[in-house]
Amino acid sequence: MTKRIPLQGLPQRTDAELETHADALRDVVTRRRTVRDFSSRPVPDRVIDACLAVAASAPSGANQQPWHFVVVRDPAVKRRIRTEAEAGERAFYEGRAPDEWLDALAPLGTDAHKPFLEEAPCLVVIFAETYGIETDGEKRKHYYVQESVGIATGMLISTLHQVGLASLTHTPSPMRFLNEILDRPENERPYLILVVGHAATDATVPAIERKSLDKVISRR
Ligand code: IYR
Repeated sequence: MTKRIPLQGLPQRTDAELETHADALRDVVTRRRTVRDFSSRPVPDRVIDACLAVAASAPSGANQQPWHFVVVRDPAVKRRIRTEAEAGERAFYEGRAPDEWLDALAPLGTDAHKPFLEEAPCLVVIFAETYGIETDGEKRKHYYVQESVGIATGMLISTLHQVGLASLTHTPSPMRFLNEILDRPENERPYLILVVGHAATDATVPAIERKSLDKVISRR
């Protein structure tokens, strides 16, 4: 049996305090938008590292923490990623994607052009460890990998926003080229690229709306 220790770090709050905190956080976090127009303003490593510490604290299946984050800042590496991503995206937008999918994307105004992969100061490439490798080289089964990495990614996106940075979830398809460019082992599968930086001063976002809460919440 693993040794157990007292829980720490969760303050005891009255209902009124809970409400105040919940309302304040809602007002900040619901203002997050996916940003595609980035400024070239740099972001300190320290800030990215602090946000990644949050992501790496996410709950995970059997506490296996099946994630790896590559922080990409080197312009030459960003350029290679952009070139590969745009080649795949062109194939997607010019034929591979069914019309139904393109219709669903139309309100977002996306296309195969991905300048943000070079313009933003930082790309966090998130890998999912589909299985682990023991010190003796044996494979170790990982559980709930997609859920775990998704939760870590969500925590990262939310933290970046609360810190004051913009981000974009980008999923080029196919994505395996990232293993080669970033020298990651074959048990790691690219999960997504999180483009991170400051929004450009003239950044715009599509005028799209969120579902009303009564549509996404029910009670019994
Ligand atoms: N990967 C493509 C297409 C794309 C797909 C979905 I689903 C989106 O929400 C947005 C884009 C691209 O990045 O353009």
